[in-house]
Amino acid sequence: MSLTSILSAEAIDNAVKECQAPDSFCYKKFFKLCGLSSKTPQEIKNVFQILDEDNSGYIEESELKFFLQRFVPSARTLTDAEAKSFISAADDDNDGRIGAEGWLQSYLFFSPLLFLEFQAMVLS
Ligand SMILES: [Ca+2]
Ligand SMILES: [Ca+2]
Repeated sequence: MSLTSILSAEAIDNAVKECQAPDSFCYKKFFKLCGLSSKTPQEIKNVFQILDEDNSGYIEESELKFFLQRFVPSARTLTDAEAKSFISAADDDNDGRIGAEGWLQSYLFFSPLLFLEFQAMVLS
């Protein structure tokens, strides 16, 4: 499983190009541009698993720093401020890292309808 099997390479390129300047990264804009915000909960979960490189079950700040490079190897690393604000947006239990549940439930990507679909999926 790779990111390009879920998202189109062109959309990924566009999303990365939009945040080339340090501290210009906006996760909402990024997910919209790369097409992630219109993916299914299962696909969004797959992306979480790809980003959790050491399979710890969490995306730690050390992994998030290289977030853009997971999409495009030549992209820049995220600044500390960007990584921290990204984590706090999805860190529902305040342990300083992103768990699968926080990732999925953070409303980072979901329209209310998709969120209901996700809840039905985890409750079934
Ligand atoms: Ca991890
Ligand atoms: Ca957390």
